[in-house]
Amino acid sequence: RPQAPEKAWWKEASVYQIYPASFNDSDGDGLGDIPGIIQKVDYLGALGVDVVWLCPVYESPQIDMGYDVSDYRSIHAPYGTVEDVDRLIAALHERRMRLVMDLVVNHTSDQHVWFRESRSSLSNPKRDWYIWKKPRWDAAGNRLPPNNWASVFGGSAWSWDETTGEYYLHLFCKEQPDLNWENPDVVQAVHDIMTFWLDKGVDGFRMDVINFISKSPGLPDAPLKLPGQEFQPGDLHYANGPRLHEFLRGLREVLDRYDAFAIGEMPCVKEEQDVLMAVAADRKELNMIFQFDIVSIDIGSGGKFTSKTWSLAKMKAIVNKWQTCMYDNNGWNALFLENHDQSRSVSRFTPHRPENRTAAAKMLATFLALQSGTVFVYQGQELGMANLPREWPIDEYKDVETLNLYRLAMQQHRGDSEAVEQLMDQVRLKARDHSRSPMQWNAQQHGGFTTGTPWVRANDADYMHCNAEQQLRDPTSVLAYWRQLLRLRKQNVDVFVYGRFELLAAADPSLFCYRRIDPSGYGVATLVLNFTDCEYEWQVPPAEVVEALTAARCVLGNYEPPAELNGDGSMRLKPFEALVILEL
Ligand code: TEU
Repeated sequence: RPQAPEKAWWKEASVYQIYPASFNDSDGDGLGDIPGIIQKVDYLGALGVDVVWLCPVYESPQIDMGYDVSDYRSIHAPYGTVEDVDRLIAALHERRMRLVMDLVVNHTSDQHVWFRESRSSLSNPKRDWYIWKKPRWDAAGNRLPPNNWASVFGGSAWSWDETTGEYYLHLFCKEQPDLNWENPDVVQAVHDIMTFWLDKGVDGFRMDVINFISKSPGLPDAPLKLPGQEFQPGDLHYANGPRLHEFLRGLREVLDRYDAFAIGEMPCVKEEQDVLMAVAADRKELNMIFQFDIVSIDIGSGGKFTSKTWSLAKMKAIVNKWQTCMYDNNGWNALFLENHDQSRSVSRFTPHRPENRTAAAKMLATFLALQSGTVFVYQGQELGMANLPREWPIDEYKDVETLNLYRLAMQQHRGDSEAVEQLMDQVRLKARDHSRSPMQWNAQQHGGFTTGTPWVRANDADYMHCNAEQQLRDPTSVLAYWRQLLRLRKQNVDVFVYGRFELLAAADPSLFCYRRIDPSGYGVATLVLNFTDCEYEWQVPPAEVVEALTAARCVLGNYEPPAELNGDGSMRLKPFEALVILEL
C-alpha cells in the first residue's frame, strides 16, 4: 500500500485563474486591467482561494491574447504597469494569498526584439535563438516547408521569411515563433526572466506548453494521422522531446532558490509514466501539470471542432486512472474543468434544462473540488457561467484559434450546408471564446465588467440572472456553494487533500460515485453525483454508500433536503443531485 502523500501548502491550496482582459475593467477602456483585479481581491479572499494565477499581462501585440509576448519585463499598457503588479502582489500577500504568473517561453511574439534581430540576417547573434530551416522543393520546383507539421491553429507550422530566405517554426500562430532551447543563451534568458519576477515576490509560474520546448533532433516529418490533409499533427516530435526533463530540472533550480511553485501545461501527454517523469516528488521538476484527457473527451480525431460522443464510463476511467496513478507514485494532480482555452463546463459536460443549471454547476463543483489534487477554479466558474447563446453568429467570436480553424473548415466544406451547421455546433460547444466573455459582476450593462464598450460582447442574455452581486446575497447560489465546498476541503485536509481515492459503482452509467479515505483509514468521505438531467432511482446503492448514510449525514449537497435511503434500501436522486457524506 502506497505511503500517504507528503504534506505541502500547494497541495492544500485552491487556485483562481484570472483572464485579465475579461475580469474587471477599472478605467472604462473596455479591457480588464490589473487595478481592476486589485479591486476584487477581497472577493477572492471570501471565496476561499489561496492562489491567483494570472494569465499573461506582459507587453504583447495581442495576436493570441498575450500568449505572444514582446517584452517579458514590461506590462501591456492597457493592463497597467509593473508597479501595478507590485501592488497586486502586496494586496494578495496581505491577505495570505499568493500570485502565480504565466510563463510563455516555448515561443515569443514576432515583435519581440529577439525575433526582430533573429530575422534580420543569417549572421545576427540572435539568429540561432529561433528555429530556422531551409525550404524543401518538390519535383515541380515548388518551395515547401521543411517538414509536414501542422500549426495547432491550422495551416503549416512554418512560415517563409523573405529577408533571409528561410522558414521559421511556429507551433501556434505565425506571429508566435518558437524559441530554440538547444541554444544555452535562450535557456539562460528564460531563467533571467523568472528571476526578475521572483525577485518581485511572485510565488510561482504556470508554464505555457512547457512540454513543447524540446523538439526531436532534425525535426523529422510527422506520421500521417489525418489522411487527405496537407499538414499533420507533429506532437510525436515536439511534445515531451528528448531534453525536456533536463530543461525542467534547470527551471526547478531557479524556482528552488525562492521556494516557488510551478505548474506545467502539458498537452498531448497521455502516458502515466510521461506525467510522473515531470511531477513525481523525487524528480525535482514540476509540482504538477495540466493533463488534457478530460478536456479532450469530446474532441474528434479531425481536431478541436470535430465531435466525439463521450460517456460517463469514459470520464470515470480517466479520473480513476489519474487519481490512482498520482497517489500511488508520489505525484500530484491539478484538477480543472475550465480555463481560458476551454468552454464552460456546465454547458459542455452537463447538458441541462434551464431550471437545472444551478444544480448542474454545483454537482460539477463537487465532482472536481473533492478529488485528490490542487483545485483550479476559472473566473466565472464559481458563478456557473455558461457558454455564449446559441444564436450568436460567428462574428461575435474573436479568438484566433476559432477563426483560423473555422476559416479552414469552411474552405473544406464549401457548399455543404449540413457540414457547416455541424461545425457551428462544435464552435458553440467548445470555442475558447465562451470562457473569454466578460466576468458577470452584476445586472448592469455589460454585467458590470466595464463602463465603456467591452472588447468582446458580454453575455447579455445571461448576466441579468447569473452574476456575482446577486449570488453573494443568495445562500443557495453556486457561489455560496463553492465557498462551502472550499471550506469543507480545507477543514478536512486529511480526507479531501491527502486521502486515497476509490471509485464506487464503476459500472453505473448515470452516477459518479467515489470515496476519499484519509491515510490513517479513519475519516471517510463518500460522494454520490448524478450526472444526468433526470431523476434517478437507485435500486441497490453500493454497500459503502448504504453504510455511510447509516453512520453519518450528508454534510454538503445541492438539494434541501438531500436524498436519503428509502426503507427498502433504494435511493431517489434529483437531477444533478450531489451528496457528500463525511464520517470522521
Ligand atoms: O495552450 C496550449 C494548447 O495546446 C492550446 O492549443 C489549447 O489546448 C487549445 O487552444 C485548446 O483549444 C496554451 C495557452 O493556454 C493558449 O491560450 C495559447 O493560445 C497557446 O498555449 C499558445 O501560447
